[in-house]
Amino acid sequence: MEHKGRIIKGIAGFYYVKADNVVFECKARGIFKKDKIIPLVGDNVIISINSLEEKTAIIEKIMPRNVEMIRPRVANVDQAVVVIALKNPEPHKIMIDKLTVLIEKSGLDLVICFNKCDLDSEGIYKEFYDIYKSTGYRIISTSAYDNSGLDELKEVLDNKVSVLAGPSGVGKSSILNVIQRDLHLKTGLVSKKIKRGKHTTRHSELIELDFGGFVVDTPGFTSLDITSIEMSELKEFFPEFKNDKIQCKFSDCYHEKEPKCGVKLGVENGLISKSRYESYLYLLNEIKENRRHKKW
Ligand SMILES: Nc1nc2c(ncn2[C@@H]2O[C@H](COP(=O)(O)OP(=O)(O)OP(=O)(O)O)[C@@H](O)[C@H]2O)c(=O)[nH]1
Ligand SMILES: [Mg+2]
Ligand SMILES: [Zn+2]
Repeated sequence: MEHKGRIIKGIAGFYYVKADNVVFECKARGIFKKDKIIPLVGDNVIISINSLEEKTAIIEKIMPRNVEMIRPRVANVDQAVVVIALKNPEPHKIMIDKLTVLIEKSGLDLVICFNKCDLDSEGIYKEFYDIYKSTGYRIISTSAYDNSGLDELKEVLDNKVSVLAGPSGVGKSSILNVIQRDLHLKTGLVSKKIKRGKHTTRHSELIELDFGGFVVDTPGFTSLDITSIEMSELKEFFPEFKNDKIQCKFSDCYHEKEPKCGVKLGVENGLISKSRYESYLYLLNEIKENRRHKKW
């Protein structure tokens, strides 16, 4: 018997597929491997059940994806919520901008959630809010400790399929444990020594929310690779460069050294934040350097 289901988790070659409210432990047909298709969390699939008693099945077919995200690897989500801690671990602007660029490339809507606002006694949120407001992304500030901002986050997640993405230790799993009862995701301390998270979440997991919607908790990352992006397309992934008031007249402009560039003028006029523009130049250079190495 064939059943429709959805992959909610993948661990070491096994996929956990929820179908008719039962979670089946599945193997994928060998043909996927041969065709280099990797089943992803979020995939809608057809399974054939091996044993109802043991809840085992085989993934027979993967339905076409409307979205596929590379980092973290998930399929069929509506939006990404970038989770960044205001402190412990320290927020890192280039890391944030790399992540927003990769999400823009996947074509997803994006929300930025600055967590651990209970630790922010130095106005870090204000500093970051000012940097990111011209992007047009919805920006929220939350705390899994004193629950502030979590109602707004619920509103963001309501009735959508979202993925939480961000560095390790920022509180992705902690937030979900607070907003969804009876969820007991593992959370881990941030290392005092290296001031980074300890990669507590090991596998992405699709979670159903009582109040409506689904969310994927994902493992945090330490580095991101943006070299799959072309130099000429990078600017497309900075929405504020395409703002009506900006519009660089030259369509092939890199917004780098060109005179009379509208984007550079926008930075001077304060319509584009300096930090974002500096990230753009940094990433442009990173892509350029990578191309040069490849050539040799
Ligand atoms: N002060 C404060 N600490 C928090 C908050 N949210 C999470 N933490 C703590 O931060 C640490 C890391 O939290 P996790 O939820 O494991 O972080 P994560 O983003 O899921 O990390 P990975 O699974 O490694 O990617 C834990 O010690 C949490 O208790 C918050 O809002 N405020
Ligand atoms: Mg986690
Ligand atoms: Zn320009």
